[in-house]
Amino acid sequence: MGPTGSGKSTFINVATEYNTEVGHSLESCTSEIGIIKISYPELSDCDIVFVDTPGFDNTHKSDLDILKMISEWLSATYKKKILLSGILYFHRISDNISPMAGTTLKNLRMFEELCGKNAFHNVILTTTMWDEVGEDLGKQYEDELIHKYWKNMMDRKSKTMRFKNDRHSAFLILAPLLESANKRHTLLLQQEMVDMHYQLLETSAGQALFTKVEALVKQKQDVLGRIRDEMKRTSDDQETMNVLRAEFQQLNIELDRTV
Ligand SMILES: Nc1nc2c(ncn2[C@@H]2O[C@H](COP(=O)(O)OP(=O)(O)OP(=O)(O)O)[C@@H](O)[C@H]2O)c(=O)[nH]1
Ligand SMILES: [Mg+2]
Repeated sequence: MGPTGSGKSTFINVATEYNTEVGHSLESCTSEIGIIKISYPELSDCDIVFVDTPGFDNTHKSDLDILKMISEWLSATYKKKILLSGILYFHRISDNISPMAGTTLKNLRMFEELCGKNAFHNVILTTTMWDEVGEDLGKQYEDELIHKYWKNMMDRKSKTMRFKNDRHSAFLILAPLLESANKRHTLLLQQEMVDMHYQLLETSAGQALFTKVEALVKQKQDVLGRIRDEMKRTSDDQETMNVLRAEFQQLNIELDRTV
């Protein structure tokens, strides 16, 4: 899992030598859940099943649609007693993370809620795009992720690994998961939806999305209030008005993308 364009499908392609679709533009690429099953007799007696998910902040689907798709898949497999051996959460190390962009942070928090803290030890926070940053800058970003944004998960035994875009590196990342493949784990979202019969919006991940919508609606009301104040003024400040209108439009776009 992870934001759009963070390299999820690329990782699967490199690890499996399979050719699933990878993005080439700023547009999101994967729009459905993809399953690729592979056997690696040299690494494991079992088949390894990779599950590719569409990223949040998708240019074609809202976050709610993506969350619905992932939750339906997780619930359906959980009902069939299929559990995950591990979850890779992808993050572009080349992204400027100080402070982390609001959308990236929001998606990270939603991911945390979706897993639940009892599954954090099964999460590998995987950084990509190391060829796009120098080692020093990359290390600086990585430290900030570890000690700040990912601290919650790292404190509960999530691991972080660097994906260097080759098969060897993919296997190093997968190795601990293959070792513990017999100890599979339940995600909080699966327990909430299947065992406790919660509706999606009642789950912790759904609530995290709902909180974001509330915040956006409030921001929109604030901007609208400021536009009204500006219109009441006698002086004609076209520049401020344009800024407020642009802000309002941007909030509308973000709301559309979310629900
Ligand atoms: N330079 C560089 N480019 C990479 C790396 N990993 C992935 N990419 C490129 O980043 C773009 C997005 O990668 P994808 O694998 O499609 O990303 P994704 O997370 O599957 O994105 P969605 O399917 O939209 O959620 C593609 O053009 C990849 O070739 C990397 O380590 N370095
Ligand atoms: Mg993809």
